Amino acid sequence: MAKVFSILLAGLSFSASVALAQPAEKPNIVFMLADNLGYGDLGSYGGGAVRGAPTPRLDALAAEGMRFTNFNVEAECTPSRSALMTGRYAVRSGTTRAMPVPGIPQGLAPWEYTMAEMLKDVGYDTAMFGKWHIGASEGRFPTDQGFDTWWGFPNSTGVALFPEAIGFESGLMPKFHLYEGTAQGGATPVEEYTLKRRSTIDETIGQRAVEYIEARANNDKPFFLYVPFSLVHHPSIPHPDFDGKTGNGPYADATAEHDHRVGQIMDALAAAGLEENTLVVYASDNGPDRAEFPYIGDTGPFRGYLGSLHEGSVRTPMMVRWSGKIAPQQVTNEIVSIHDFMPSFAKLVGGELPDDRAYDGVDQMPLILGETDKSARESVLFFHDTTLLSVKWKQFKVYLQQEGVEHGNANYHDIWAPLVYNTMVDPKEANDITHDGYLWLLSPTMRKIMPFAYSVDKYGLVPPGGDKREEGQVNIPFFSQTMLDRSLSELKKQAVMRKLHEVSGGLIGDGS
Ligand SMILES: [Ca+2]
Repeated sequence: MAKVFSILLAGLSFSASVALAQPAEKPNIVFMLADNLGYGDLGSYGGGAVRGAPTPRLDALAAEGMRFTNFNVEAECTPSRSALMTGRYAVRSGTTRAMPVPGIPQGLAPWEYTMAEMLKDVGYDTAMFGKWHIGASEGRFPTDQGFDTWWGFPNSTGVALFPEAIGFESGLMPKFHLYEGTAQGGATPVEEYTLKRRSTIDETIGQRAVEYIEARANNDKPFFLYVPFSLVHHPSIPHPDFDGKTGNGPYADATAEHDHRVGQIMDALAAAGLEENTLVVYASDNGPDRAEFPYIGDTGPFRGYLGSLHEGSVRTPMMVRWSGKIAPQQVTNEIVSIHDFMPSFAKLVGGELPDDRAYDGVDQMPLILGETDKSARESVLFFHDTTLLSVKWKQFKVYLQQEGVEHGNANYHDIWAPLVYNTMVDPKEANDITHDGYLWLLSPTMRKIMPFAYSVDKYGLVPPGGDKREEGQVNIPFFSQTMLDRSLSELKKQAVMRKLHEVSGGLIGDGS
């Protein structure tokens, strides 16, 4: 039977083109992304001076717009940045892991349609200064994926440590570089990324971003400026100007520098007279890593570090400012996800998303602009590599496997019953309440899982290092394969009947 449904589905065209309800606006968009900055690191999130590193510029930015307290990301640099650029779960794009697999190209396939490409297609100038980490080879650099201009590094910051490691053999690992390039000319290595250079990377990122903004002061064309900083990722070595400045260790110094760099960019926007017409987003890509314990980020009230799927890893600070459009001093605890920016921006600027692939993000502009106080989503799926391991639905998190260790992502194992946490009552996710009457949560959990499984079946996945989609599979633990197959088959039948109902003008099927 499964084959029959596939053939029927292939013959029916499902259209998902974006219908525009209102004329598009084209503000400049400045997107600043911190690396591994924790939920509890900023003053506006309970950190700042409490953590020995005041963050006045970021606190001011938060106060000038809307601050999000339930912003969800993916669990590592690469998947999270992939999700930001594509609006899709990284598992669809083969970008689930931050660590490169020798022998295959890392990062986004050229086939993926990025936020930069979408904005470029509606007339934006696009620029990026900083860390990419979703492609380090020809055809996969930012300048291949929609950015007119780029200065920065394609891998992670940890590479600066490699040549300093005991026993390092340079013949076995190529040197890592800083790159510069344009869409026309391509990207080329311009300088080695050494441990010494590491401390001044964000100074250069800030300078480049400021120069870019200054050059656009009297330009009519809208621009998209993506600024993924290198801080506060390990080694979190601050600039010499900030070394020792807080008296609270290198992480606090790095946080102080980071706040200063954000301030430089905000000052440049003000000086260029671009405050009113620029939508500014600030977010962190994932929670803190523990590499330099105890000089590491703080997860606020939450449990779990980078790589885990607990809230400390996948919930980070996020704020949006758009002077004159977003009222100041707004705070929302509605669920928003890093996948939402792509469709939200597309809706805002009149961009179109291809209808030949699955999108996981939803349009959140009504929430951001205060037209509603409700999010367009009530759930987020969380993955460990290609395993769908946890589902957030409203205030609950349901885990389909047990996470064995606090800070890593090893040692997942099967469990007899799912684990359920109430993240509001128990933000540390310490008390499993499954057997206190919460097994009913399997129902909303399945209602979120099965459409996703259906979309994987329909659209396929890009394998890691691949160029395009192929048939692929996402592991869904806890449920039996027979049960998943039967549910999927039922969903396909329903989709066919809905489509037949539509195309037959209601003569066949009931459309339900
Ligand atoms: Ca990161």
